[in-house]
Amino acid sequence: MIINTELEQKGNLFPGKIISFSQNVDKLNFTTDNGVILQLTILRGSVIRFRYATDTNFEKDFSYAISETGARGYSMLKVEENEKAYIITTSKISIHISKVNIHVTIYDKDDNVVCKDDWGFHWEQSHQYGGNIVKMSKSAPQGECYYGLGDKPMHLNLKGKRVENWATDQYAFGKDQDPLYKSVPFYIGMHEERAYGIFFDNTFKTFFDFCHERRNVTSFWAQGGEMNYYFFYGPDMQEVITRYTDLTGKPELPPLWALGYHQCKWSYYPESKVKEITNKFRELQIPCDAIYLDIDYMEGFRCFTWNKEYFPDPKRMVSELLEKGFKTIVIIDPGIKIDNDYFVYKEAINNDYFCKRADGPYMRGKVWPGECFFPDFTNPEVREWWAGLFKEIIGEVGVKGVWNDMNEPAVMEVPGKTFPNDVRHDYDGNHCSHRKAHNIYGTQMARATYEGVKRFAYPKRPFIITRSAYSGAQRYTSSWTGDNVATWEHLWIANIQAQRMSMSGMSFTGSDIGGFAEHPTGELYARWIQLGVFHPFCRTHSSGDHGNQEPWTFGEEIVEVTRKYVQLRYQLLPYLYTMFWEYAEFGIPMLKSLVLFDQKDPQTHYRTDEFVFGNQILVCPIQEPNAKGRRMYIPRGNWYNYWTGNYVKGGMEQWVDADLDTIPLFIKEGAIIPKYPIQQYVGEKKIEELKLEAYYCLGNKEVSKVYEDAHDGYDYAKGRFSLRSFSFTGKENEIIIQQHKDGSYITEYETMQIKLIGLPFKIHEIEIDNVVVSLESIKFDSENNIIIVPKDFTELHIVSA
Ligand code: MIG
Repeated sequence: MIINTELEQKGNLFPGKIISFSQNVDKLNFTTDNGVILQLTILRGSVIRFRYATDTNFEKDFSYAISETGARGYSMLKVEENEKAYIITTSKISIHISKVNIHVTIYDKDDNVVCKDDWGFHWEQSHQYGGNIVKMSKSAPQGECYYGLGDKPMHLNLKGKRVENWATDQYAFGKDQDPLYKSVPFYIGMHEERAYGIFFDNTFKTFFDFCHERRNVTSFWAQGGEMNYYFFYGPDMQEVITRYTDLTGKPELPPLWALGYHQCKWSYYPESKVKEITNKFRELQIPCDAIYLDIDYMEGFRCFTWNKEYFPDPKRMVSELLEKGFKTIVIIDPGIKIDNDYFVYKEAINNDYFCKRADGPYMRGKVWPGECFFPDFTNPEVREWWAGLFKEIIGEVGVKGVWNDMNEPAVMEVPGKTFPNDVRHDYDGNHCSHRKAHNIYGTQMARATYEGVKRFAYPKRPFIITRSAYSGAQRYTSSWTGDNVATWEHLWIANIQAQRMSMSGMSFTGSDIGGFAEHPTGELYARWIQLGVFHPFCRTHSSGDHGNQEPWTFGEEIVEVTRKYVQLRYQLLPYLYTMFWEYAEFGIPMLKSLVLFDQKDPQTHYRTDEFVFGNQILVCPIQEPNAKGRRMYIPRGNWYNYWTGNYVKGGMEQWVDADLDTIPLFIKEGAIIPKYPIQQYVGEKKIEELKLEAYYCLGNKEVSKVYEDAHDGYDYAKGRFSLRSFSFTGKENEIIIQQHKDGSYITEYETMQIKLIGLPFKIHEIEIDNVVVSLESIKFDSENNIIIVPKDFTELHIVSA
C-alpha cells in the first residue's frame, strides 16, 4: 500500500494564484487563475468549513452527516489583506490564505501555528470515473499526535499509520486490520497541548495518512467527491469533540433500560430456549434488561416475518418476557429475499425501491435468505416505506428495539464482499454510484429503522443498534464493534474501540462481550465483563457455534464475578444516565481516554488501556491471564481506590492489585457518585432512596451531577427532569456539600443516603440548611460515616469536634 511519492505527484494538479475574492455574509470565496475556488464558511468562531472546487464548479451542497440542529453563529469576522495573504480573523483563530498558492495556515490568538498546509489541496482527474481524486496534505510538526477515526482496531494514537474508510464486513478481524465496519473520517490532531480536529465529510472511500508516507506530513484524500472538510479548533481536545459532535449531531436519550445489561447469541430459539435463558438470569439474580433474537426467529430469514414453528405467538411471548423485565430486541438485515410470495419483496418491487446496477438490472446478492435484492435506503421514499414496516413488530407485537446487521452492505461469495461500484443510488436526489453511497448505506438503513421504531414505540423511546455507520449515525443509533474473537488481544481491541468511538462522537458503543467467534475461557469472560460494564453499550454476544456463552456456562466463580459487575453497573445507572445526558446534551464523550482527560500531561499521549468512565471513575482492564494485578498509569490528581478506599496520588505508573474478581477502579477525589439499589431490571423496584458516595478532598475541586427523569418517554423535553449539581468543599475539620437543583421532575425517593469516604476527622455535628440536626434524626452510622438526609437540601455542613 506504500505509494511512491514521485509517482503520486505525477498527474497531480495544484491551485494557482488567487485572482479574486468575494464575501457573502459567512461565506468567503477565493478564486485562482486556474479555476480553483476555495470557499470558507464560518460556522462558529472555532468551526470553519473549507471547500474546494475545480473548474470554478461546486457540486450541489448536500451532506448526510451534518445535523440541522447544531449551533451556528460567530461573534466576530474580519477579513484583511496584505501583499502575501488574505487574513480572516474570528474570535478564536486567524486563517491566512496565501495569494500565490492558496495554502492555508491557521493560528491561535497567541500566533501559534495550529495547523498548516504542506502541499495543501491538490487533485488528480479520474479518467475512469470522471471527477477528481481530491487530496489534502498538511505539515506535521514533530511530536504531533493523532486520534479518532471510529472503529480502527489499532493504537489509540494513530501517528505513523495509514488508514482507509470503506465499510467492510470483517469477520474475526485482527489487531491493526483496516478497514472495518465503520467510516468516521474525523481525526483530532494535537501538538504542544493544542488540539484541533478535521472532519473530511466525503462518503467516498477516503484515506488518512499520519506521517506514514512522509515523516513530517499528514494527508487525507478521497476517490471522488469534493475536498470538503471542517476544521475545529480546541485547544481543548474535549472541545474539539463536542464541536464535531454538535456539527454531526447528538443522540436523544435512550430509555434507561437500554443502559442495562443485554444478553444475545446467534441464536436463541425456539421460545422455550428464550424462556430458559431469561428465567436463568432471574434465578441466578444476574440483572438483565434485554434479550436478542438473531436471524433464526424469521421465516427463512425474511425480515418482518416470524418462524411460527419456533415462535408460534410472538406477541404473547414478548409480553410474557416483558412481565419479567426483559425487552425483546430483534435483528433486521438489509437483504430482502427474492420471493414473489413475500410481502416486503412485493411492495419493494412494485414501488421500485430496490437498488439497481448501472444498466438497469436489480442489484442481486447472496446473503442469509439466499438471493436477495436490497432497498435503496438513500432514497427518502424508501426510508419512509421501511419505517412503516415496523408497525406490526413494534406497534403490535411489542418488540422494543431493533438490531441492524450486514449493512456495510455485506454480500456473500463475491470479491469485495459488498455491492459492485456501478450500483446506482438515489442519495436523496443526488443520484450517484455505490462508490459514493457505500459508506453511508448502513447509516441510512439505521436512520429509516430509527424512524420506524420511534414512530411505533411512541410515547416510549426507540432503541436501535447498527454495525455499519458513518459520521452522524449517532443521531439515530447505538453500535457494536462487530465480529470480534474470544482472545485476550481482542479484549485490548474492544477497550481501544470503545474509547475511539467515544472520541469520534459515537459514545453509545460496546463490543461482543466474551468475543463473537471462538469460545472464551471463564477467566477471559470474567475480565471482559469487568470491562464491558464500563462501556456505554453492554451486551454479551457470541456466534454460538463454539459452545454457550451465558455467564453460568463458566461455573460458579464466574457467575459470581459476572453478578458482581452487572450489579455494579445497575447501581451506577444514575451515574451512567447522567453521563449519557451530558453526551446527548453537550456532545461530551462518555469515555475519556487519558489523553482526553489530561492532554497537558505528555504521559497520557500514548496510553491505551486506562480511561475515565464519565468524569470521575478511572478504569483499567486486566488484559492477560493469571494476573494478580497490573501496572497502570494513574493520571494527575488524587484518587481513591474504589475497592480498598486507599488514597493515591496520580501522575505516575503504579502497581494495582486485581485478583480475578477485581478490575482496577479509582474514584476522583471530591467526586459524589450516585447509586441506585440493585435491580434485576430497570424499573423492578421503586427507587426508595438515592445513594451518594462522597469522596473527601481538601479544597473545592469537584462538581458532580445527577440527571434523572421518567427514564423513558419525552416528558423530559418539556422540563420534566431533575438535575442535581453537588459541589464538594473539604476543609481539615469540616465538609460542605451544596446542592443546586434544576427541572420540574419530582423524583420518587424522599431521602438520600450519603456515605462519606476518606474523611480525615470524626463527625461531631451536622447542619442541614443552617439548622443543626440531631444525629439520630439522620440515622448517623458513625462506623461507616453514613447519614440519611432529605433529598432537596441545599447545604450540608459536616463538622468535626
Ligand atoms: O454473517 O446474524 O456481526 O452479530 O450474530 C453473520 C448473524 C451475520 C453478523 C453479526 C453477528 C450476528 C450474525 N451476523
